[in-house]
Amino acid sequence: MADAIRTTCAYCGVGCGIAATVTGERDVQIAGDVHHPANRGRLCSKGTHLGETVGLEGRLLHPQVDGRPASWDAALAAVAGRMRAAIDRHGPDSVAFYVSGQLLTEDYYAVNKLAKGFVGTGNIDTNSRLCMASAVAAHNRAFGEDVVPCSYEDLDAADLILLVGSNTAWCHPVVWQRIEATRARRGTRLVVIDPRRTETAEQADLHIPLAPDGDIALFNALLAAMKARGHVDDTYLADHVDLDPGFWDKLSRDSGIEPSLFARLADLVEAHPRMITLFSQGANQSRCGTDKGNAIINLHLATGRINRVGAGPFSITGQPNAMGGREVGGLANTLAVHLGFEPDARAEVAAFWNTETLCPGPGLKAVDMFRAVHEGRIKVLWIMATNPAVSLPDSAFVREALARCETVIVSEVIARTDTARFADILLPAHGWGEKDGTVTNSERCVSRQRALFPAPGETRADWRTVADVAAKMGWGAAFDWAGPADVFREYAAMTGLAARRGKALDLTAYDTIDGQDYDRLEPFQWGGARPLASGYRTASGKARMVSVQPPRSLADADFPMRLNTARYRDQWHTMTRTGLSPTLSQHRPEPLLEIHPADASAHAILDGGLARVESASGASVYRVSIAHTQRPGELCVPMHWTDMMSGEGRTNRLPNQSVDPISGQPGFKDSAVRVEAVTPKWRAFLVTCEAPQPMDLVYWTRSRLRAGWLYELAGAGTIDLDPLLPEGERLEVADTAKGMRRIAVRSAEGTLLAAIYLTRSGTLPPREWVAGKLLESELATRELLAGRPSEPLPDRGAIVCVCHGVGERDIARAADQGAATVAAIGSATCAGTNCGSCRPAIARILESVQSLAKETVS
Ligand SMILES: Nc1nc2c(c(=O)[nH]1)N[C@H]1C(S)=C(S)[C@@H](COP(=O)(O)OP(=O)(O)OC[C@H]3O[C@@H](n4cnc5c(=O)[nH]c(N)nc54)[C@H](O)[C@@H]3O)O[C@H]1N2
Ligand SMILES: Nc1nc2c(c(=O)[nH]1)N[C@H]1C(S)=C(S)[C@@H](COP(=O)(O)OP(=O)(O)OC[C@H]3O[C@@H](n4cnc5c(=O)[nH]c(N)nc54)[C@H](O)[C@@H]3O)O[C@H]1N2
Ligand code: SF4
Ligand SMILES: [Mo]
Repeated sequence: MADAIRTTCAYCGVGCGIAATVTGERDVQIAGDVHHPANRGRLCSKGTHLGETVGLEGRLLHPQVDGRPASWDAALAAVAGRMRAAIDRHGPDSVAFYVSGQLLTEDYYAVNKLAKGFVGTGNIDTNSRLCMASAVAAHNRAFGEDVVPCSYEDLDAADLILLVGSNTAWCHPVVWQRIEATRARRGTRLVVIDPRRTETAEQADLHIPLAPDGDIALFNALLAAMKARGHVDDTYLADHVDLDPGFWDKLSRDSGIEPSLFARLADLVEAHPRMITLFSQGANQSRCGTDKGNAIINLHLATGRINRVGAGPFSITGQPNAMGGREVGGLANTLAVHLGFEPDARAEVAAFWNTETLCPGPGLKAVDMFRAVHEGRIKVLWIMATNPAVSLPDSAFVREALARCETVIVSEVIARTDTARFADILLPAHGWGEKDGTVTNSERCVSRQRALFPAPGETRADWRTVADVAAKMGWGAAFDWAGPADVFREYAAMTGLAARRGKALDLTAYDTIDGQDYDRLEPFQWGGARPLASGYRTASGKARMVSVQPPRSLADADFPMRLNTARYRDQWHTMTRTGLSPTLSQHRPEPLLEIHPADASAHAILDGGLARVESASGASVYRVSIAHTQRPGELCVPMHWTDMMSGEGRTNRLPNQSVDPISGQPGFKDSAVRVEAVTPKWRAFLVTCEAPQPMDLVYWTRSRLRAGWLYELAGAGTIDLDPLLPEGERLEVADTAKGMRRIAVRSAEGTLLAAIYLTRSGTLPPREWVAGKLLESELATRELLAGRPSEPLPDRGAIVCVCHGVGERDIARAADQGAATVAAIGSATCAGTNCGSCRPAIARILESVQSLAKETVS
């Protein structure tokens, strides 16, 4: 077997190292890299199952122009020609780039240089606008530079960890495992501040189920309490901090939560100076996200809990290279390498890039950029490594904008995405497994992603595509790179401009790196473990405590409920990759609407039924899950489902375009909505080896099986089966007693190609059983038409451990039989013994079984 190649995970900002052993043409065995500082060998479920997503299914392999296959040369000429025409006719700002934290640093650097340096427009923004922009703005206000002041090692040394708006156990699972290890080792206390009782919150010492956007009130009140209790560090403040005028007089004191709960929280904060506040989208994605970041930072500055071992405000990044994008300057409001648009910074950048067409100032932030597209001010839009037709708020508007735009260019790895449908020009990119370059994780650690496979089809590195377009536009000399090492070297050299201005960003140690050393590059952290310990980067050299006020409460009589949107443990964003993994698809095969029991009964909404959520912008339909983990009046749905994967389950029809006024980040976590039950005339499920796109149904979703797809369907009228079923011989049984229709489709060889079960009011047979028969023989067809398994199936319940296929009921049974710990459940069922992502879920099931047992006894 070949040696393992050391690379970095494709997904989240934890930035885990992977040891990948190529075992076939497109096959790879994945293991955690024990030498990588981010994970020391650990991986979560998504990283562990990367091997299921490196096949060529659905890949975009060739360029297309106006719906027809094209050579690269023709595609590049079309891109360059249409950009040139727009610039000549309407000026550089008629061209825009919308890019992504899923690009490599080299790609990101290249496209930023092309846009700001040569096209001469500030109109390049990134999906990090939807993700980290508020934290970036809070850092800039408080520290004078966008720098995360701590490191993962601080989590190992903290005595108290506050998680604010972070479902760490699901979204940063390896950081979560590190927190769990610290708790086991040193008894670190954990507080989770989140309106929902997530699996992360279940494991905390204290859960604060605050109202949406209650964070500023809470952190201001904590700060006031620390001042009253004498824990403000006056020496630190005098030496290192400037306060906004009247700061203490303006500080709000009402925590907005129950006083006894607040007292417990304040006691914990008082008792533990080694405190980390880790924050994520519950803080950032808000109409007051920047102020939330500063409220958190204020508490740390005032108590001197920063730049010390085990202490600091820690904004954790989402995407694998969100940080790298911030470094190179891919946000519309930075120029490059942590520099702004001041005349002297512009002059230095123009000299470094040797360009005469450097953009004059900042460009449009994501939401405004799509408004400008909608208004026809932007004529050419190049989208790279992001799926805005799904992930931007108010997607009906976004789609209208894309449809109107003269030229939409999409660089993708997947051929059919919701956004690619609007593309005039499609450019095939290297995917994970082919990409070759660097990414920077949450703690500023730069690691290599290395190619595992030869590039399939005509796919190209994104940085190379950018360079090729630049060459066609006459700027070849500035983009004359032979490989990613050349791009990285130029970027590292450019950080010298930042370093010379006293910024923490400094990679100049790598400004002469050659190809060989680049290939061997070991993970390294820029700025050191605590980069602001050497001083803040403001003009005064002091940090700033910004006076921030809690937002007004929102009330809307027509839309009386609040909608929160979140992520699932085993899906990644718009599912273009994780949605291809049968293992990962087991955890949450459908998008669930989580609703408090009181709200469900008030609206006659049934568990397992369907419900429609409606806002002023649109409506979506979900499977209902009645959840005690929700606060009354608040709903939660996942962000992941697209038009490719569902009929009506696309969440971003609902949020409107309101953004934080400072960062421009949308408030995805709190939309005004109403909810109603949906009662279809019939329900069905379909197991099939093909992937049809159903039409005109009340509801449909699909999820990946080993041998095909599982569809859940519901409708109001009659169903047209022809577009849904593959070619083959159809066998049909109608079971009037059960009110059910069953149809099996078999091939000439007798194997099962598809089976569909429809009912008006009855129960449907087990999906797992039917799915298991796909592509099996004649006998399978007969058994399936009988409608029930010849041998009873184990009743597993919802799958919890995807690595070993263990369900909720398996775990509850093991607990009933005496397994009393997560480890004991592991020995009895194997659950939780591989990647460990499901351990918080196992702990939760154990707790509920045990508390039930106690109730029965007493
Ligand atoms: N499995 C998985 N992991 C991922 C991703 C993925 O798609 N799937 N995506 C990655 C990316 S890009 C990102 S940005 C991160 C996001 O990681 P997280 O931020 O952890 O993820 P979310 O589920 O979006 O939101 C976190 C929590 O914020 C809570 N929240 C909502 N409103 C408020 C509020 O007003 N205050 C507070 N305190 N909390 C609130 C929500 O209830 C939710 O539980 O995850 C990364 N990791
Ligand atoms: N309601 C709601 N909406 C949200 C959020 C939320 O919490 N709630 N979260 C927001 C956040 S934090 C984020 S980060 C965004 C994420 O939203 P998106 O960025 O839209 O989500 P992805 O599915 O990751 O899209 C990445 C796309 O790039 C493609 N791709 C992957 N690798 C490459 C590559 O190397 N090159 C190229 N050219 N293409 C590639 C993938 O196939 C995929 O189509 O969603 C945001 N939207
Ligand atoms: S925590 Fe999971 S998704 Fe994130 S980098 Fe590590 S293995 Fe990948
Ligand atoms: Mo994100």
